[in-house]
Amino acid sequence: MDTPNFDIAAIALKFQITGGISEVRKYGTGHINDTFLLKNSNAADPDYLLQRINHQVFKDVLGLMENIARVTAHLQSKLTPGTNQKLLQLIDTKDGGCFYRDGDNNYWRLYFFIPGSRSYDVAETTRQAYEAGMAFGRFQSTLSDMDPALLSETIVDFHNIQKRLKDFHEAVQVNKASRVSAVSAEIDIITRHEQAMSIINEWGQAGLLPKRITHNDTKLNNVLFDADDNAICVIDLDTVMTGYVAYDFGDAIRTITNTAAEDEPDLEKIQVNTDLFKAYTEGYLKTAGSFLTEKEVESLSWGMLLLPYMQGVRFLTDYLQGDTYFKIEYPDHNLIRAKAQFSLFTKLYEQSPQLRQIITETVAAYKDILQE
Ligand code: ADP
Ligand code: GN1
Ligand code: MG
Repeated sequence: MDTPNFDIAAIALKFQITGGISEVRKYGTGHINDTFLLKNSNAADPDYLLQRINHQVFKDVLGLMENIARVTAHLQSKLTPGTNQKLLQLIDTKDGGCFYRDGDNNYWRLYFFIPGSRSYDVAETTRQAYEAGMAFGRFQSTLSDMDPALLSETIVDFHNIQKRLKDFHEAVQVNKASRVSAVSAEIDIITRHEQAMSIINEWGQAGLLPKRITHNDTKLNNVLFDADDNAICVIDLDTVMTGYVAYDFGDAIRTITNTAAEDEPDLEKIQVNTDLFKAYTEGYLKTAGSFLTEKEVESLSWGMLLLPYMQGVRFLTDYLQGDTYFKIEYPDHNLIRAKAQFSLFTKLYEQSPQLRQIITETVAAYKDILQE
C-alpha cells in the first residue's frame, strides 16, 4: 500500500480529539475509501480511525454522513443499559460538523478506534461465521423499527441487478479499454444467467418482499471481532439504506463461505465451505428470524447466488471501463476478481440444492424463533 502523503495529524486536529497523534498507519483492505489508524501519544486517550471518503463514489457526502449519524444514534439508543457493548461512534469536527473538507476537496471523517478489535478477510472458523451471522442479523433487527424515510439513498440502484447489467452491456458496447475480446468466457456466464438472477427484483416489484433497512456491504471484514472471536459490532455503514434482506445474506455468504480470497487467481482454491455456510445461516436466523417473512426466508438462497454474480458483473464492468471504480493493485486485478466471483458463483450454483437444504433444516430447528 502507498504511504500516506496527507498531513494526517493536521487533519485529525480538525476533530474533537483528546491527547495527540504519535503514529499513523494505513489500515484495512477496503476497495473504496482510504483508512488510517491513528495511535494516541497519550495512553489514557483513545486511538482513532480516520477515513478519506471517496466522493467520486459517494457523491452526496453530507447525505451519507447524516445516514451514518442517524444509524449509529439509533443503534446506540437500543443498547442494553449496564452492558459493555461497543459501537461505531463518529467524532465531530471542532466546528460541530460530522466531516471535514480540506482545501483539496478531500472529505474526512473520524471514528473512535474500537480497542482490541480486528477483522478478517477470509473466515477461519465456524465460530467467526456464526458470530458474523449474529452480528448482521442483530444489525437488521435493531434497525427494523427505524423509519427508512430518514435515510438518503447513498448510491442509487446499488443492488439493482437490472441496472448493473445495463451498465455492463454499455461497457461492452463502448469497449473503452479495448478489453472485450479478452473476456468472452465471462460475458458468456453473465448472459446465460441474466434471466434467473432477476428473480429477487421480480419478487420485490410484485410486492412479495418488503424493503427494509439493510447494510448492503456485509463482507466478513465489515464485522469487528474481539480477541476471543466474539463479534463486537458491524462497521462500514456507507451503504446502509433500504434493500432486501437477501442482499445482505448473499453478500455475507459470498465472503464468508469462500475458502479463498475475493481475488484468488487459482480458481481451484475457490470452494464453498458448507460448515461455514451452516454456521452463518444459524447465527443470522437466530437474530433476524423473528422478523423475516416466509418469502424472505425463501429469497435467501437466491441472494446467495445473486451477490457473487452481481459482484462479478461489477468487477468486470469496471475492468472494461478502465478501472475507475474499485482500487486495484495490478493491471488485471478487476479481471482476476471477476473470474474468482464467477467461479464462486458457479460452485454455489452447483451446490445450491445442498445449501437450500441447510437453510430448510436451520429454519426447522429454529421454528420457535421464526414468524408464524
Ligand atoms: P472500507 O469502506 O474501505 O471497507 P471500513 O470502514 O470497512 O472501510 O474500514 C476498513 C477496515 O478498518 C475494517 O475492515 C476494519 O478492520 C477497520 N475499522 C474500521 N472502523 C474501525 C473502528 N472504528 N475501529 C477499529 N477498526 C475499524
Ligand atoms: C466495496 O469498501 P468495501 O471494500 O467495503 C464495495 C462493495 C463491494 C466490495 C467488494 C461502495 O466495498 O459494494 O461488494 O467492495 N463498496 C462500494 O469487495 O461500492
Ligand atoms: Mg469495509
